[in-house]
Amino acid sequence: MAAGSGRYVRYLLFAVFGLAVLFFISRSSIPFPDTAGLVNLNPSKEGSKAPDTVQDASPPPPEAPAEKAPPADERANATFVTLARNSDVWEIAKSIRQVEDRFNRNYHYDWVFLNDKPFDDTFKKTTTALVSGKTHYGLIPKNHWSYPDWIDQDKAKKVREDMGQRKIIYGDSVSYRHMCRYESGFFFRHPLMEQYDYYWRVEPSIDLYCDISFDPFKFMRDNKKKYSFVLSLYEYYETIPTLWDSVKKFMKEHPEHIAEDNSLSFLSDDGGKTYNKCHFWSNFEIGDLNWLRSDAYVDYFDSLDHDGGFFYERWGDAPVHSIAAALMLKRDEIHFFNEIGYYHVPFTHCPTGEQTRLDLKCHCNPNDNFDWKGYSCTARFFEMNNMDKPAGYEDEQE
Ligand SMILES: Nc1nc2c(ncn2[C@@H]2O[C@H](COP(=O)(O)OP(=O)(O)OP(=O)(O)O)[C@@H](O)[C@H]2O)c(=O)[nH]1
Ligand SMILES: [Mg+2]
Repeated sequence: MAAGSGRYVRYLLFAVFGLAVLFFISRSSIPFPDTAGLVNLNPSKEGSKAPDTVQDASPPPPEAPAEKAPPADERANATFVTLARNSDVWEIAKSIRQVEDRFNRNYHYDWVFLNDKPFDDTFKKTTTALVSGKTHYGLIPKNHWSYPDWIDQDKAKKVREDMGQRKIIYGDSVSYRHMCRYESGFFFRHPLMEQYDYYWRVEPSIDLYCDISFDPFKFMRDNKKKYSFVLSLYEYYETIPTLWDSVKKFMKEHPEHIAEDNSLSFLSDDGGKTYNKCHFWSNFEIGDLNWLRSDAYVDYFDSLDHDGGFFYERWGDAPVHSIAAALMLKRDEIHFFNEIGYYHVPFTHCPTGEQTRLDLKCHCNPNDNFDWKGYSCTARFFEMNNMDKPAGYEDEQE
C-alpha cells in the first residue's frame, strides 16, 4: 500500500514537472498576439513612442490595425466585383490579399462575388476573412448564363469543334463563352450590384505591384471618368471575325448613342471601315456602373447579343466593352492609370517613371512593362489624345 502511494506521488511530481517545462517552452517561443501596452503598433500617432525597454518584446500582432476609413462623404459608392468558381478560391484569395494590402485596408470598400453555381462555405469563409469591407455572394440567374432562344445550338457546337481543332484559345469552351457574355452584358445588372455606382473588377491570380496612394473610385467620380484601364493590346482575329460588322450595324441603327468626341481612331485606322483589334484588357477595369446600365450600353449589348457572335464565334468581353467605351463615351471619360502596377498572365503593367515606382514601393521590373512594346495599343491611346507619354517610356520599348 505504502509502495503504491509512493509511486502515485512520483507520477504526480513527474506530471507537474512536465507541465511546468511545457509552460516554460510555450511562453518563450510562441508570439503572444496581445502586446497592448508594450509595443507601439501605430508609430505615426502622436505621443505613442515605444518605450526603450521593450526591444525584447514579442513581435507585433499579425496585422497592425488599418487606418480609419475615410469619412463616408469622401468615399465613392463603389464595390470590387469578382466572377469566380468555387475552385478559384485560393487564386482569388491571393488577388484579394494584394488589393487589401496595397489599397483597400485603408478604405474598406465592399466586394461582390458572383457565380453561376452557389458559393460554398470555404469560398465564403476565406474571402470574407480577407476583405476589409462587406462581402456579398450572388447567384447568377439561369437566363443570364445559358443560350438565348435565338441561338442555334447545333451551329454553336460545330463552331466550338472547329475552333478546338484550330487550337484557338478557349475556342472549344462553352463555359468561357457564357462567362464572356455575362461580363459583357449582365454583371452590372445583378441585384447585388444595383446599389453601387462604380466597380473595380478583380480576377483570380493577379498581382498588384505598387501601393495605391489615392482612391481610384473617388478619382473616377470626381473627374467624371466612366471607364479605365491599365493594359491594352490587339485581339486574336479568329475570335471576332464579324464583331465589327455587328458594331457597324449598331452604329447605323443607333446614331444617337455614338458620342461626338469619341475614340474611333483608337479602334480603326481607316475611319471605321475596319477594326484594328485594339482593346482595353478587361480583367482589370474600374468603371461607371450607371453607364453600363444606360440605354446606350444596353441597346448595344442587345444588338450584339442578337447577332450571335458570343456563341457562333467567341467574342470576348474585352473588345465588347472597349468598343462601347471608345464609341459611346467622350474621349476624356476614358482613363489610363499609369500608377496602378498590375499583372495578369502573361502581361505586366509596371508604371513608367522611376520616381513613381519608388514612391509607390513598386516591386515590378520596369523592363517587363508592356505599355510601349509593339503589341500594346497604349501608345496609340496617348497619341490619339495628344497626351505626353510618361518620361522614360523610350527605355521600355524593347
Ligand atoms: N462562376 C464562374 N466563373 C468563371 C467561369 N469561367 C471563368 N470564370 C471567371 O471569369 C473570369 C475570367 O475567366 P478567366 O478564366 O480568368 O479568363 P481569362 O482571364 O481570359 O483567361 P486566363 O488566362 O485563364 O485567366 C475569372 O474571374 C474567372 O474566375 C465559370 O465557368 N464560372
Ligand atoms: Mg483571367
